[in-house]
Amino acid sequence: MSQQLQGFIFDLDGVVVFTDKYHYLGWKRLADTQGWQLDEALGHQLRGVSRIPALEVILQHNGVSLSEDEKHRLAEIKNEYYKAYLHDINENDLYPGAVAFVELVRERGIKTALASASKNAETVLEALRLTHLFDAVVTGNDITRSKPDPQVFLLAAERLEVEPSRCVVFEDAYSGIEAARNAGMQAVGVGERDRLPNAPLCITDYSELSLGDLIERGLD
Ligand code: B16
Ligand code: MG
Repeated sequence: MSQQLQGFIFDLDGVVVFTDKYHYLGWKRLADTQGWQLDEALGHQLRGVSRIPALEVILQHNGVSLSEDEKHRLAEIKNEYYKAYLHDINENDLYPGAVAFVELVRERGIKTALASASKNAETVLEALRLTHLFDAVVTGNDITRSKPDPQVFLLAAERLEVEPSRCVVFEDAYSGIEAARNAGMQAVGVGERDRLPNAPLCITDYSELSLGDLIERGLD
């Protein structure tokens, strides 16, 4: 295969579905019940970060220290808040153009993977009937290390049977862009440039990308 890129790896929350908003609201509700400060700027720092490490970011920001048991208890409460938002999830929560873009990628013969730090990722994929779009799915249930560790993306590439250097990752999180780079992969930031200063390229709309050029030349 002469193409430079052979695997497209998509993060879920904030890249395919606007569940990033529900993660934030879940943490915000927990913080409010505990009297902790949490604003949108801190919320952006939680993007892509696994459940307990995300809670630890909030605790550190508020100068609070808790036992491991208490952390797990509170993280579970946030997860219940998050899952309640998922009950009403529907097509309006899809990132505009994302599904059509993944379909276009697949029509070009490129393999696709979903790689999310979320343990709820499969629930979201099934609720919105998205599972068939991906040749491989890696979720928070498959990994032990949070982004910026590259584990989630390296496992996705392994399951796609594509070399990491031939993969591009789509990510809305600073930590996720770092994880992609740590995996030796190319990375496209999805979202506003000011919160993704580490992304070589940033888009807010998938139609901004020239797919043929990206596949053939990558981002270099
Ligand atoms: P859960 P992604 C990440 O998903 C979210 O961005 C992050 O906010 C969340 O804390 C993390 O999943 C863990 O999610 O508590 O559902 O296991 O962006 O990697 O698709
Ligand atoms: Mg994300």
